[in-house]
Amino acid sequence: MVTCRICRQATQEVITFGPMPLANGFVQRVNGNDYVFNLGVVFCPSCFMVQLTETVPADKMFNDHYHFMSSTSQGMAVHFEGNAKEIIERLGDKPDPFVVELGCNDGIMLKHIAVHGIRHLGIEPSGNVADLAQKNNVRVLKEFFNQKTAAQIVKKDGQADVICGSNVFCHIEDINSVFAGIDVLLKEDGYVYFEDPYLMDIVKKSSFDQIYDEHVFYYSGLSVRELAKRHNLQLVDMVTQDVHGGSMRYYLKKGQSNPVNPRVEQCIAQEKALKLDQMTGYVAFKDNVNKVCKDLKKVLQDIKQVGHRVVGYGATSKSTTLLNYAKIGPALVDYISDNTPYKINKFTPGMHIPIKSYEAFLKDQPAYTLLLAWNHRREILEKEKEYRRKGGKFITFFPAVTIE
Ligand code: JHZ
Repeated sequence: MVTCRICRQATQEVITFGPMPLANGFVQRVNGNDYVFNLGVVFCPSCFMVQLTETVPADKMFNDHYHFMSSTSQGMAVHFEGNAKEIIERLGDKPDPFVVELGCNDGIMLKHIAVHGIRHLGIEPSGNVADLAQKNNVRVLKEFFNQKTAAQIVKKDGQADVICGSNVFCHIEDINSVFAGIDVLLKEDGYVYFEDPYLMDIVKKSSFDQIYDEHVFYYSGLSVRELAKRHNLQLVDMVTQDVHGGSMRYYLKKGQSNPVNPRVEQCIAQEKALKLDQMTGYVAFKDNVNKVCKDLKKVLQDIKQVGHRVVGYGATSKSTTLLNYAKIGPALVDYISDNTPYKINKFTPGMHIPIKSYEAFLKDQPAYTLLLAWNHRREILEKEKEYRRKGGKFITFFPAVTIE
């Protein structure tokens, strides 16, 4: 039995994928050993938190060899510039404000805060991406964030007006310690926002590839409201984000009597309509996931059988779950093209599909391309107009396998 990481009550199993390598565990050689753990998720009927069954020690995932760099997508660059603009607008004419971002990666958001001369700090434990943030003139602390780090920051810089994190709050197993840290670091009139893949989108689209070692929690309004309450914070707003296949941004304030945007109740009502507050809401998920895998594998096999080649687009973290669970390897996908220099000439975790440069893809013009970075579909389809004009086709798979 797995105990809930938030409220210590018993959880119920949603799905088990079995042994799985690390999502960003790209290897140098095909005969290299993959670190594996047992991937699955459970639901807590007491505080509604959906979470990993088993976790991997944080320093195995986030270290000086982290493979994901936020600035590889133009769409995300625009999105994060928008986040920075919103922060600046909300700060208004507050004197000498201080903005702290947890998991600032390569500084994709904070560099826009820095350029305005606003006091800021990025907390980033992955040394190699933190170095990139520093090159972007972002002030960085190379640490994991918790109560102790929060106290150190307050001592040096004072309390923060804004604490934020994008695709990071769902990564931290001891999220209670993060919230305890927020209590120390946040000013009484400050606010917190964080955005992560939205549980409702994952369930609705069966986008199970969002489930991997780095994503410990799958948040909803239901679970965030409970989590916040435990730490004397209040969920005051929720705004959907059209990124990463459907994300939600949660806004929190200190205390329990802040004005709450009616959107919070509306979102939670939608989650309840989908029964995400009960085990019933998760029962069909497993069957839907298995159907997507079966259908996708069949399409890839059929294409191979008639003599065409398939390559992948985007060696994403997510695709580690999809490829390993569906057992899609180099026999079905020749290689995966990616624009991250750090990933090129390596092999995907577990299935060991070679990763090639974007230039290799451009030269190749394969008949079919499996869009593993499906969350960047709009941006990639726009960029690959010429590939499609010449007859190239993209295969996507959520909520159902589609060739376009
Ligand atoms: P992308 C990462 O997940 C990891 P991933 C992390 N755990 C998380 O939560 C999310 O981000 C937010 C490449 N690419 O964004 C770049 C191209 O080659 O879906 C990336 O390697 N050409 C922190 O890894 C990958 O695809 C392109 O035109 O699942 C995309 O990875 C574009 C747009 C991307 O996140």
